[in-house]
Amino acid sequence: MKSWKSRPVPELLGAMPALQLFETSAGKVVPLPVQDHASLYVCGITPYDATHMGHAATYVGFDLLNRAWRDAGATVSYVQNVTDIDDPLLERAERDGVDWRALALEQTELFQSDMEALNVLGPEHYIGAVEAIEWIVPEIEKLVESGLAYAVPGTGSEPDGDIYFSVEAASSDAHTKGYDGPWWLGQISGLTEEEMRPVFAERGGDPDRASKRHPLDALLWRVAREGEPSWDGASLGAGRPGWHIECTVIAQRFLPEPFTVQGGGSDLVFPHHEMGAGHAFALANVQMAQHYTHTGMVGLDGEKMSKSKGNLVLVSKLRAAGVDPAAIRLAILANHYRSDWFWTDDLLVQAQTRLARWRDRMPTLPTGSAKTVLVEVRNALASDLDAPRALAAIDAWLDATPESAMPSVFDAAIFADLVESLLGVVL
Ligand code: 5CA
Ligand code: ZN
Repeated sequence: MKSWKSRPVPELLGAMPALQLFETSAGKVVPLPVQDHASLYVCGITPYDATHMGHAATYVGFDLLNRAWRDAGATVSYVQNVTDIDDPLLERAERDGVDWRALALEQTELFQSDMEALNVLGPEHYIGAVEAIEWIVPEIEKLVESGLAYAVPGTGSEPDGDIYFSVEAASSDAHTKGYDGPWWLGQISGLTEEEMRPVFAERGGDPDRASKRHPLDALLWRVAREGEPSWDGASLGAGRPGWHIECTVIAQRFLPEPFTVQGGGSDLVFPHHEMGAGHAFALANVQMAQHYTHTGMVGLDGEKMSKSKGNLVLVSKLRAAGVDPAAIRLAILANHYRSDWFWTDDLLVQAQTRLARWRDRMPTLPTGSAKTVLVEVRNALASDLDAPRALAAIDAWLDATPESAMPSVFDAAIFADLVESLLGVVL
């Protein structure tokens, strides 16, 4: 699939200091390795009801990381998927009486235009689940051959042959091999199996499915059912892939093993990233990612914003109403990427006021004034991508900076460039 267009990133003088980032499995902020080449995989949308403010906040959050790495002098390989075949997409298409392919295409295009408007840098590889099926099938076959995956006999209305990942076999296999540190269930989420069960059921898992070896075994391949789309699965039989293996195979195909950061919203910690990491270790005997980082959940009116609840604020609707996307981006950045927060109209008004002030003040800056703020913004972002601190530093600096009768074009350019390069906000 084609990625969206990215605006060129202005080059700044100097460089970002060493980055610190919150790592979910460690439960604390850790220093990231200083490296010439960084790699990032962020879980992409399931293309319906896009792009709501929760999606936007997640991709803007990881865009800060992408920009910080580049400012630190690293090149960045960035990969993102589109889950363009999965149960929720099929259910929505059925509910609305539309073709699932048309729905996925239309919503992916809408998402891409929203990302472009929000000045989120596009991934180098933007890959749909459907186009990845031919790469996924042989990987599942390998897991079956090595005894880490198995076919479940049909029961009731379910046909024979769905393939599941054996969490017990995979974790003991990983322990035995012990290559680059083992994989175990709970490695990323830190949840106990008891805590995992209800979350698994809520997020697409089927703990009560009969004949599974372990309730938390995750679906790798769903064999064809009447009325559902299916693809050639070679020895697996016709069918379609499970959700977690999609991201594992795409990441392993396009990124180093392990890559630097796996990202997504906190709703993906378990089971998605936990299982994805298990699949990856089972296939490659190395960890999937060095770090797992998650954005907080954005809500509306006291509840998590979600496609299933329908309490959505859509980026495209705001844009259609004439709202400047730079103001939407600033409203998002006023919240730390890791915190859970609620979208409000007031937040947008505050962002619009801030944006107007920054634009007004840009051509009034005295000579030599912008250097200090560049350092402060860099320090804030290097410290676990603290965008609210960066915005506050800019506000305080403007408060303290007099309007010059002989303004400096050079300082205006430094200011505009740093705001665009590091925060992605176009003045
Ligand atoms: N296709 C899968 C990932 S492989 C998926 O979760 N799709 S999604 O459309 O439901 O979500 C896309 C991204 O937005 C994910 O990273 C998810 O964690 C994030 N996300 C979803 N809802 C919210 C929310 N309310 N707040 C913040 N991020 C969210
Ligand atoms: Zn994913």
